Amino acid sequence: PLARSFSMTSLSGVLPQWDEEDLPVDDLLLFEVAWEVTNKVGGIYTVIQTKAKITVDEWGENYFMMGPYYEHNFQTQVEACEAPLPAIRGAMDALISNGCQVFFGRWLIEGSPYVLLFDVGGASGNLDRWKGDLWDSCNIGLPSQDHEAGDALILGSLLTDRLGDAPNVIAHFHEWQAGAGLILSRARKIPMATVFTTHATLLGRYLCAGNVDFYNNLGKFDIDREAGERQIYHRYCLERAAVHCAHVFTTVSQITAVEAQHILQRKPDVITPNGLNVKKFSAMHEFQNMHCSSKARIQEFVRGHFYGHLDFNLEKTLYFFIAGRYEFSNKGADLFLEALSRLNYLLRVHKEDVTVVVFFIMPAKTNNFNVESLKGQAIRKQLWDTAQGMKEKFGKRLYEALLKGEIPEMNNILDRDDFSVMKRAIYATQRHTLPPVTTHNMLDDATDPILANVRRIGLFNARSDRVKIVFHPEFLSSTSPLLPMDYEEFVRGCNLGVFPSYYEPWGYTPGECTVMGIPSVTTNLSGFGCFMEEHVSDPAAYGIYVVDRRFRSAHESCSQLTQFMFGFCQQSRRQRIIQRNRTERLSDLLDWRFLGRFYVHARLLALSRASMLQFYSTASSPPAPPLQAEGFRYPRPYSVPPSPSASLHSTPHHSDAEDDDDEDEPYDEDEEAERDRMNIKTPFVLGGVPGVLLLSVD
Ligand code: G6P
Ligand code: 1S3
Repeated sequence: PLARSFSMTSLSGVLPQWDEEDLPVDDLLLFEVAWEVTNKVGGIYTVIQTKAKITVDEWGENYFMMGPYYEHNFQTQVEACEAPLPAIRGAMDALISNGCQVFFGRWLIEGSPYVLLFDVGGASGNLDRWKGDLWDSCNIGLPSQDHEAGDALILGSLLTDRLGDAPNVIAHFHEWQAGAGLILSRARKIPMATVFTTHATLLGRYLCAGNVDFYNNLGKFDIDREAGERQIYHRYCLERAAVHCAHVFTTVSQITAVEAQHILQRKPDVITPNGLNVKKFSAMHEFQNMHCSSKARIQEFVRGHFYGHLDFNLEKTLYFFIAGRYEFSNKGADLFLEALSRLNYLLRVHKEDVTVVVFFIMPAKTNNFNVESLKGQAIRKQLWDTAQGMKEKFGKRLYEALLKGEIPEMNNILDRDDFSVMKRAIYATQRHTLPPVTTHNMLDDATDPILANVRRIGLFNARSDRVKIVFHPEFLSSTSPLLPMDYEEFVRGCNLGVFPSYYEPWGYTPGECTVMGIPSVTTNLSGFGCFMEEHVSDPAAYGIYVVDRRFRSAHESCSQLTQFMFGFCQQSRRQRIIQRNRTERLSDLLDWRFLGRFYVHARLLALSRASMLQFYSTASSPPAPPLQAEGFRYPRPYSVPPSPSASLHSTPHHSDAEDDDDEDEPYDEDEEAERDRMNIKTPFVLGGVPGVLLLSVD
């Protein structure tokens, strides 16, 4: 039976409430289809996996996720069980008797949703027949060399082969790889309500990666020709057909909606922004403590990596990072490097005593860790062991002396041998090379774009450089001998995430920083950045710096990014602590418990368009059409000066009282948060969905 207690309530008291109580009835099923169900490839996995909990809360046992079967994924992430519904069991039996393998179980993530996984490789013998069916139904031909497109068709064909027999289904498909299922189900007139979500457009990604002035020419591309020239015409056709076949088309951000309108020729009906599963700690400042302990672990790595060159003050060292798929210009690594070169110059000429260590976490082809990096950590370990040994000896001798009632002569407490051991340890830290820029042996060292640009701007980790670079061309792992931390722990230990993307339909990285209370840089070309600009008054005050890459030249954007980073470096520790508190307070805005409502709305709209609204318990009329968005805006922090003239975007705003000293203790913003909770209700519309805005009153 469905969970009947589903309701969306305001989390912080600041966010809009969702009072709709429409619930699906027992015999309506929800299928959610994506290539990344139990299969981590990129950001869609995060969407599917984090959203599962709220969807299970709403749909209970009637929710089924579907995707490709991979033995390893199934064995490590899924608990096999029997399908609960006769319709699903029947469809599985029919497929199995036709020689296709299908697997069912509970995905071991929060919410434990049911998953139905199809063995795509095992069914490839049918591919030619299914290609023929696709051609017959919609004149899309797939070339034999494109195995990815072939696999997408196999998944779609398996899905529609029997599951279309299940009654009363609403099916939500993600991205073009799942699109074939949607196209086929519509071509076969299977009675179900369909939603299609794009997380990017195929052509948009290709065009941007090719250094095209994409956003200024959106309306001018000859899209068929561009797709043909890039040999993705058939994939583009699958994507576009899925978009047009769906009852409801959604995308993850406003910026991708504009792109889709031009590239895919359909305006999305609903924007479905990406959320996260936000975990709140019972102690309000726990995340600050976690920052401190994770930062200590990054400092240990830095002690080893920069051995022999540790002439900078680690207490005044800040850690910046960029992370993600290695798309050099799409993810803004090009702009970042240029801005770092300028930041290095500014910090040097202003004689700032701040050092910035910048991590690039982007996977590239490597041949394992390099010797110099491993040696650095070994030397650090050796120094640590030496210090521990000396401490033991020192402590023991001191103890013996005190027992005799003597204060020992401090200069004699360690003997000549002890000094020799310490001197040898220090000599081992001498090096004749600069600390390495990369931690691994790169296979394409000469042509790698990050390394090529590091060479161009000359940031080689010299002593005089205030900006040091560490390129870690592999995703992080807690079992690494170099930097044994998982991604979340690493992010918590950093001071600033920098994601100056050019092509980023949403961009989870700055959102992940936000929910951990770590400030970040994003852009107004990323879905996340646009969302923050739209719904947060003064995002910079909350530690979300939005670089304008849309209306400014690359040079101007670079200057703006440099200023953001330079301003960040000039903050005191106390200001950083205040800013982290504010950043963390935005978490509620990114919580699925808030953003999940857009998926609810999309489904309701699809049911209405498929004339299936009767399957919703209370909704007898179609959902209200999208109204003019008045927009919800998260209020400015209480302590921000009201006049914009007093508002500097490069630093967090704080009252004089907060500015008094630089104490090393978290600033308690309870009073400010409390103020934000004293609210008044105002009706509003967000992304076409009506709600109630609770405005803070001073
Ligand atoms: C947290 C801890 C403080 C620590 C600070 C370091 O706020 O609670 O004890 O001093 O982190 O902050 P920083 O911005 O210098 O990394
Ligand atoms: C896409 O993954 P990507 O990094 O290739 O989908 C993600 C989830 O919606 C989105 O966050 C990202 O911007 C897209 O680019």
